[in-house]
Amino acid sequence: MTRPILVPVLGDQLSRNLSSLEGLTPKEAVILMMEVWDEATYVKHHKQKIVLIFSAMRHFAAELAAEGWQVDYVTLDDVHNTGSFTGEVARAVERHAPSEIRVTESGEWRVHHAMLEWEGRFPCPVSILPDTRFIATHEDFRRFAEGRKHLTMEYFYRAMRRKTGLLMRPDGKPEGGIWNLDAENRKPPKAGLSAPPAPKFAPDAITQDVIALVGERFASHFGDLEPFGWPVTRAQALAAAEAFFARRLELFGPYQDAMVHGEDDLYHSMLSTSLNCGLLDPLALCRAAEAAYREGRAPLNSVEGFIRQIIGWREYVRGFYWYTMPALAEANALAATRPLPEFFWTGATDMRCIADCIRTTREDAHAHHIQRLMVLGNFGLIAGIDPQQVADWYLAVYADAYEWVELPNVAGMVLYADGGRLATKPYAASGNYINTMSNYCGQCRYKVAEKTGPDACPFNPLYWHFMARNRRRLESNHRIGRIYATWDKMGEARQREYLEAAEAFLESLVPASPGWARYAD
Ligand code: FAD
Ligand code: DLZ
Ligand code: SF4
Repeated sequence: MTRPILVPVLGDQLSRNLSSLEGLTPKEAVILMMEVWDEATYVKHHKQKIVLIFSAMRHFAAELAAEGWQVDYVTLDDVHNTGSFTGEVARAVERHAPSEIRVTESGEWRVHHAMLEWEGRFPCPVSILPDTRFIATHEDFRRFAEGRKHLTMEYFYRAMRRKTGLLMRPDGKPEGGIWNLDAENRKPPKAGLSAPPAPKFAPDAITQDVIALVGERFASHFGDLEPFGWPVTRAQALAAAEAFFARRLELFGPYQDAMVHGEDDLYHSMLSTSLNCGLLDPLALCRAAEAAYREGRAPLNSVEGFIRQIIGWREYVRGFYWYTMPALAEANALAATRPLPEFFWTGATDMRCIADCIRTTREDAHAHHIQRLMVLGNFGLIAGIDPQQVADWYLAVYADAYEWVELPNVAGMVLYADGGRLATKPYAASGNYINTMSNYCGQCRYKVAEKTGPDACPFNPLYWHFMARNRRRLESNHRIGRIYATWDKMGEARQREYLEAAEAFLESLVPASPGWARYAD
């Protein structure tokens, strides 16, 4: 019998067009899928994220087997399970004596480096293939980035529009004559704003088994286990995309930045979990969005905005990650060292905006972009929280979180820890921004209009404390400089009030107990 090709397929590689499967026939290959302790616990992922990945893996394995592929599937409770990718590949090499190991490159640096060691370790060649599900290659990003001080996403995005032809006119100009229609978006929520619900998928027998497993083995992880409604198959993910196009895309653009208590995801697509584990193809999704525009089912500002999130931001952060790792994981340009407060895990804070964003995070393993950026992230920035603790939190709590997408957003977009390579200025904001873009403040115990004093919104003094303590680092930034003119005009007594109020608030923060984000060694 000829020796098979062993194809490890990871939990975020659940795509039939995976490069490692391309050109193979079921007769030549053994597909290896592994539920491993190390992946489920390198941070203590939200329970729903583990359910999502294990269930989607089991469904994908069943689909492949039904097509005639030989799938060697190792479950978490297999008594011989070694707990790591490398350990499981080693056992599979013993079982199958493959002629070759063929794998698609991993999304995360950590796993990539483990894979690089397979070549010397196993008695057969190891081929690590590019992940062709992304539109930009590593080389595309390197060419874009070289020689630039600031890696402005907008220019990268235009290159992706040209590369894909999405929303491009035959004369090479962008559809509508303009690349970016955000001026028509970012509207504050109007009273009573309410979006049609995103579909939730009732757990089938496979998902129910996994829910029981996760409830038993990962009980100490953050987050509600049930109700669980994420898509776990390609068919479900496609149905979720269809529902988004039919019900939400039209108003996606205008209300992209709005936050409404009780309307957790508003007009957002809720498709990141499916995109990131491979159930949806990003380019096909963007082509479907473009078709909605061309057929008059959705306006250009919403469709362009949606496509920009995917071929712009999503591709950009992935390129940025590989271009700046491993330094990005250590970056701390603003020398922020405060421990993460306990309320990031418990939600027990009087700040209503934060409590609400943490509640949706706990219930759904999701919060939308502006909740992540301008409420939770903004707090982390202006309170000066240690970037690695913030990054661990984001990686643990969201069902769509993988380091390649989480870390550039946290270290680059939110915390300015990369010194401004990704964002041209820190997204620091006082309570006024949150009040404009949400309905959180009306019922908050704090008063957003008060700047200092016991009832003042904590974002107000923290904002000035952030500006004052980072003056040396930020003053020369032309997008920030004028803020210091306002600060200087305030006079010393007012400045002191702000600084003392911020310091009293910061003193009152209780650091998170160890053990929320990671297991003790
Ligand atoms: P929509 O608003 O409907 O957007 C459509 C798609 O665009 C998303 O599904 C996503 O694939 C893509 N997208 C949008 N914004 C971004 C972005 N900034 N970076 C990359 N892709 C983007 N997204 C993740 O997928 N995983 C993460 O771990 C993650 N961590 C984040 C951490 C922080 C601090 C911030 C500010 C953002 C983070 N994001 C992350 C980006 C964004 O918040 C989520 O992609 C989005 O909330 C997912 O919900 P949705 O599918 O409804 O998105
Ligand atoms: C996120 C995750 C989890 C929770 N568990 C597994 C697993 O047991 N097996 C697996 O193949 N993949 C898992 N994943 C996804 C991996 O963490 C992801 O493939 C790597 O981080 C590389 O991007
Ligand atoms: Fe958040 Fe301040 Fe508004 Fe309260 S008043 S909800 S703390 S922004």
